[in-house]
Amino acid sequence: MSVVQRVPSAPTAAEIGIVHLGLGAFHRAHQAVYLQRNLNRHGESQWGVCSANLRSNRALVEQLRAQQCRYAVAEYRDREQVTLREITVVREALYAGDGGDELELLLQRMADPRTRIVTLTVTEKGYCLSPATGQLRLQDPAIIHDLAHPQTPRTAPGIVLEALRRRHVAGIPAFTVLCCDNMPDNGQRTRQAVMGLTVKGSELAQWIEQHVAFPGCMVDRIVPAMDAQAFSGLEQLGCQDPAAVVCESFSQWVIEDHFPQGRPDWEVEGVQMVTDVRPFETMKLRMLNGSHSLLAYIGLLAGHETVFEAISDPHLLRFIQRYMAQEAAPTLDMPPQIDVSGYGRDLCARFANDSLQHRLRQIAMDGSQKLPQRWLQGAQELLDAGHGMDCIALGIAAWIRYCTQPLPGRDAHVVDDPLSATFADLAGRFDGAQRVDAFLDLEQVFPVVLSARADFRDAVQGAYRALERNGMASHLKTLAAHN
Ligand code: CS2
Repeated sequence: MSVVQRVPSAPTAAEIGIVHLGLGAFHRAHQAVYLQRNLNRHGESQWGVCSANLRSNRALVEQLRAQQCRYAVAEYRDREQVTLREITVVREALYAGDGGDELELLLQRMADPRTRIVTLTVTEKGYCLSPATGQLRLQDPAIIHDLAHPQTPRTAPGIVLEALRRRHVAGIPAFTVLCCDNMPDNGQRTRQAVMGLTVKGSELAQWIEQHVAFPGCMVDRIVPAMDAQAFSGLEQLGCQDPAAVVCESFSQWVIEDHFPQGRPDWEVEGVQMVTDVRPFETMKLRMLNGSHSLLAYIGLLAGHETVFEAISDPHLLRFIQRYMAQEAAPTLDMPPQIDVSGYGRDLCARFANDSLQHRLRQIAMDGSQKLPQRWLQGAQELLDAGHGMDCIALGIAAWIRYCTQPLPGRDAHVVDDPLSATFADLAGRFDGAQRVDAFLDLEQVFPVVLSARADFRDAVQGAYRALERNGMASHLKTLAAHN
């Protein structure tokens, strides 16, 4: 029997003050929950949200509109303890995917003087930056389009730029841009994407340089994609809401406090407002997301489906503990009050939450965009300091296998990644050590300073050979026996 705590929304009024790009499950279960708690506390707010999808999931936008943008968030502490929250802080949902009217409505909303913050969760690839270098990908068709037609943009940075241009022309102060995606220095990266679309030295470019704040932030909450099992769990709690989301009860948000046009009093909801978010961001990217990606590729090759299943495999648990202690933690430079080993233990407990069906395939998606910040920057630092990087090497070997070969015992294997056509091409032309070399030569993913190192290549080649020889499950067992 589950213990359900219900948190209805108080009768409230919220004026739209935030426009959000990327109306996915994460936004609905993270940012919206903080804003809802704040709204419930004060009973009114200037920080209601207009939330938009740019490319995918028009159906969700329509569903939300049909229910006045109200939806439920189920926070699972474990199978027994669930908090069901009602969210009303989202006031408007838009789908700007096909250009036309709704894109215009979105731009008008962003240019409205009452909008003072624009937040984004458009995933790593949504910024159109090279994952390895952080430079805008000028050969990306969507960027080519936005450069040629800046007033009807398709990309997130293009939409931000056009809205800023309208404000500049109308003499309206700039909004603050808050990136909530898992990228290193995410505020600066977003600035780089937007600035990359401007004409250098133009009045607009200078105005943005001088007036637009791009604070960085670290966001954290595990929010699996909704599936039939999640919906049926909700039905058992008496919740029949097609727009609902499920997540863990843990949630963290660390934000660089730079909001020239004002902000919600987030700190009363437990948000950490700091001057430098980078140490927190790096810790989360390497410890949590780095472990997640290891669990995804290694776990899938070992026959697991979900994070819970993978972390319940004692050999894989040992491996993840070793990665955190020996390859992630030593690269971090944290304020003294942060206990990194305690953080790692808590992560393993969060991964072991069996009330969530967090599919490894969801995490395995878009590896080319995720690997640099999760593993590769750390690998470079480890090698520079004369340390080994065996766990990361096995992760890379597993990723190459995952991108090029069907999973054991399963027929359908779709590699969901912007570089999937390149992977298929490399898989068709190369095998074994040559295939590994061809992958490590992908400059979009592997910075040349790293891929040019013999010690790096040797480590990955060695891991790949071991994997081909033994298979993942038995290789993990051997590793566990030696540690
Ligand atoms: C995950 C993240 O899908 C992924 O790549 O690693 O979405 C992860 O669940 C969140 O960052 C947790 O805050």
